[in-house]
Amino acid sequence: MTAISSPINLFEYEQLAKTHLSQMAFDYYISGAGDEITLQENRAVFERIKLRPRMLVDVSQINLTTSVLGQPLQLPLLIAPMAFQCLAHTEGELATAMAAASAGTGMVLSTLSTKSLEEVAEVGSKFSPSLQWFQLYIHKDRGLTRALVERAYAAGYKALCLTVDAPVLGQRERDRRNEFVLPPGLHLANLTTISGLNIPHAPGESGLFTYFAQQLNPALTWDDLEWLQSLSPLPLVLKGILRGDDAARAVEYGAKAIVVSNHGGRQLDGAIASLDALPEIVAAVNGKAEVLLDGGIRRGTDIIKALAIGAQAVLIGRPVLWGLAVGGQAGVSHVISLLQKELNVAMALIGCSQLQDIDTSFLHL
Ligand code: FMN
Repeated sequence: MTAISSPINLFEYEQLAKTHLSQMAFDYYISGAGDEITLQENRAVFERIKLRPRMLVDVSQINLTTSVLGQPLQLPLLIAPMAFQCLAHTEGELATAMAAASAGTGMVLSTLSTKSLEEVAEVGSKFSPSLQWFQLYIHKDRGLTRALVERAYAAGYKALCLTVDAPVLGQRERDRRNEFVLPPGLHLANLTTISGLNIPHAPGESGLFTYFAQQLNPALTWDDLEWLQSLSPLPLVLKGILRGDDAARAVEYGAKAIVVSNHGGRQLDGAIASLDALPEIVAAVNGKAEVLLDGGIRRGTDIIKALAIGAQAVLIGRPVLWGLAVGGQAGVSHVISLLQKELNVAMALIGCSQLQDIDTSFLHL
């Protein structure tokens, strides 16, 4: 195979990014849990579902604009929360935030970011409107969690995205093999009182696994959502839901949006692909909250398939890290623009000029 120097799709970005990253960083970014069955399934389901295009429709003007929780987006795409983006590029989350805001898309910032939530918000505030959400991990130390929420609200984040699929960290074997740690100079920028991710904790173990075990609260239940919502007026988004009954419960407990997700195959290996979970969740939510989806989105046609089943928008994960590794902000912008162009062409070819008109009639399931 010839070496790729100017990627024209997201898969080529992955190949090129590999040459820019250390083995430890690439493995951390790309890997799934266990045998990576769920990771593969997230892609396989998009490959399985085919499209039923409609002909002789005027597609001279394609409109990709939409909104999520009342905020406008130039395309139905957000950037998923991902930890440790400075492993890919010195500007890390700041570059991602610039690229997202300048494309008119949104970004969810991870609790485990390597630039502080205030610095990232500052970048977002230069663009109006800009959609930034804060992804929250609930720590055993309630005071620390409360401080994170208060800081996110004060900094101007528009929603709290609580990740519910990680009471413990999944079994990521490549990270165990590499004894994953953060290199010198990188740290948890939002949690400066917590140190220790820079040194191996236990032989044969990932530093992140130990961090989760020591710091995060595995005893979290639905009843804790009331406490969480009392900390700020921010709307609550639950990320990591894979069942209709949980989705209905999320709505009952006040969630304004749900991200159907298996954490990119990084938590429970063998879990259902997020796209396979989408129909029962859309039915259970029944319009009472917005439904978003992530996991395996790599093509414009993947976005159409998720929207046809009822997602309001999708989130992309790893391809953003590949863009960041290859070209910082410009790389992320290019990744977003590639997907945008693919979505435009795909909309024209299925015979649909508005996102709102995409429905299951376009799918051959
Ligand atoms: N999800 C979180 O909720 N919080 C995180 O801190 C977080 N860190 C991640 C780090 C990496 C390197 C990756 C690849 C994913 C991470 N995720 C995290 C999961 C993503 O938000 C998202 O669910 C997933 O990457 C989507 O799948 P995709 O990579 O196939 O697009």
